[in-house]
Amino acid sequence: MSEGTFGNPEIIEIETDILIVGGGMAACGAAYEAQRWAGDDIKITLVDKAALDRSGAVAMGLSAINTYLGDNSPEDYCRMVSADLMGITRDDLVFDVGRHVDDSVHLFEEWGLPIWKDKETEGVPLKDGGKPVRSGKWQIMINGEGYKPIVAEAAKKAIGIENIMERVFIVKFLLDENEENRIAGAVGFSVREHKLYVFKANTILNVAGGAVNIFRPRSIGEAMGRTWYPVWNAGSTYAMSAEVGCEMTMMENRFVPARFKDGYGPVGAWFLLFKSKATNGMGEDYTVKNADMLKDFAPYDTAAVIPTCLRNHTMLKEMKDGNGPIFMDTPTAMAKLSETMTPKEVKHLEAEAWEDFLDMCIGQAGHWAGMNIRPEETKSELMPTEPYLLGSHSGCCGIWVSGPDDLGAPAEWHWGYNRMTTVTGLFTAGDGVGASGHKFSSGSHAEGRIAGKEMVRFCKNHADFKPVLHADMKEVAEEIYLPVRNYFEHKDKTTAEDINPFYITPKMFQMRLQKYMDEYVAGCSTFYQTNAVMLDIGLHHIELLKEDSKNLRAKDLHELMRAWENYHRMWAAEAHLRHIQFREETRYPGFFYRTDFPDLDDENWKCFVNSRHNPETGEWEIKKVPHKDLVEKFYGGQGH
Ligand code: SFD
Ligand code: AMP
Repeated sequence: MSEGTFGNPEIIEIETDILIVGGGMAACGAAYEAQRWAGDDIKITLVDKAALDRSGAVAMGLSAINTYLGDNSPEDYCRMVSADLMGITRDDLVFDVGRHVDDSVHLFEEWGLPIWKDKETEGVPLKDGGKPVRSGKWQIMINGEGYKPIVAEAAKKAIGIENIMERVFIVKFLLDENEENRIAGAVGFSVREHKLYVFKANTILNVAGGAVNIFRPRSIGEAMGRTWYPVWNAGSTYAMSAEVGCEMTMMENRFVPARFKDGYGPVGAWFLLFKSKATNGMGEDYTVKNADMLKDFAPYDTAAVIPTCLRNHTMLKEMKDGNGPIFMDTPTAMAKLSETMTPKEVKHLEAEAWEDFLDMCIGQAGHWAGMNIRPEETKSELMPTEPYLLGSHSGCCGIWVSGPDDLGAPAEWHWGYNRMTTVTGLFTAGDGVGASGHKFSSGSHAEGRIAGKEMVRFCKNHADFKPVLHADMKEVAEEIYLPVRNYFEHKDKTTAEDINPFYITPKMFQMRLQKYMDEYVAGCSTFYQTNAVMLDIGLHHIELLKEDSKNLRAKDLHELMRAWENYHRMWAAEAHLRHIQFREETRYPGFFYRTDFPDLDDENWKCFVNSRHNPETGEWEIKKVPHKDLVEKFYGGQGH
């Protein structure tokens, strides 16, 4: 390819009222809901780096909806979420998701998603009294291979396919020239055509998912690219928000899921539906064996469900003591369930075991097949994975947002529009919203709907706003295409195209970032441990990497996307590191340890940690923000 066509993209300007960046669960919810309130006067545009039918975390499908309240109360949902995230969550945001989430699930069913029902109410929709098959108190089972296309179809129908732009990667947001701290637009490029898109909008929803592959993954070599959360969610949500000066919250939090080793199959259905136990290599139940360890993390050790990080904590103890590997004892679980079953029912059970993975994590089914594993006969190894940054699953890092105004939250938690960030007109949902995890697919959709409705209200209240971009578009285009220039300028100075003293390939850049994060910022190789000295070195490396980001190269559009994805990863990683550095305690044992502050310290650290990157000065400010429970919590029967 010559630099001529590739390096000089056509610049296309698009004006819209509401711009949705991302096409996942939150984006689809927002598109659907915003259209209901917008009428014909407000233009809604959705931009996804991939294809809506199969983009985001639900791309492969899912086998459970992890948040469906049913007979449970939103108060109890707040208690569960708070306990699982070691006490520091925003009850206003969590309650808000809790009171709306079931409506999204009812819509999914109406749109064609098959939801398992108890025998007595088979065929009856949930909203008409159908009883879901619950795997746990909050989770319900689905036949979910087609989950994402179903949800995407509703979004497409709502705003019209002519308003959906696929395969356009958004690189950055742009502030307004006239109004301080006001969103005005976004810029990105087509990953298929030589086109650079400049969007001007009244309001923008930033829902580009979580951050995957910022840590060196356990999968290496031919398995590289196999992860649990989607590799294509590269931290764009966090990076693009931080770059324009959004206040971020709880960026120190991460999720280290226990997963079926190598295939990354989720464990929820096995623990909750099949009632399987996990053991160490000697067959001992480590959660029972190491129960006393959890007392150090009181009062959260006595929560109704042991927090996810504490379950990992007992598992890691066995691994460190040399008592591995960790096994999921699938044969015993299946034998127990089969005791009261007919042979036909046993066959069905075996099919369900496979379907769980075929519906949401095909690689795990492939791994079983390739390794000759039959779950009714052979145990499977479990492994805590590399860390992920996300705000919708069992983690809570993200952006600090305004909450609902009717739940008695402190005045500082509410500044006008629900789910708006601290940058006027910029909203977020799903993985983007911090301090409120356990939304999962359904809660992310519901939260997208909350944001979408509020964005219409924002648009109507700011109908006179005319966005003027605080940037010279020629310069922005040059900046985005710098990796292309780097390639063409230097490619002939080497005989091996990928090895060149004048540029760095996106792949090498990513591996460098992952190595730093793994070795200094509590990755797998240190058993998730770090301390102030290691963090200082890690930050130094990231600062040098930031300088080197100017030398990224792109030899085609695909690499240009890879270059900017890794730039986003680097920003997300830096925010994560800086927050870990600031929080001087071990809040999430099993997810990571500050070895210089090994204890939980509720007295000094039962607070949010918020940060802001100042776009004018480039400085990071980081601070404590007081925490408040709006719903009384009962850990071990005691109010907290
Ligand atoms: O089994 C850009 N999740 C589960 N949720 C459940 O309800 N049940 C489960 O069973 C769950 N499990 C699970 C889950 C996820 C995965 C990968 C597996 C298993 C294997 C979690 C949910 O899926 C998750 O909470 C939501 O999907 C989060 O929604 P959202 O909207 O915040 O993120 P998204 O859906 O990933 O969408 C992101 C979108 O952004 C696009 N994008 N577009 C333009 N420019 C950029 N720079 C962009 N960067 C990203 C993406 O293409 C995508 O459209 S289990 O483990 O518990
Ligand atoms: P996972 O498959 O690990 O992503 O979990 C799916 C759902 O099951 C989430 O709501 C988890 O919180 C929950 N879950 C997973 N494992 C357990 C467990 N051992 N005990 C209780 N809840 C669990």
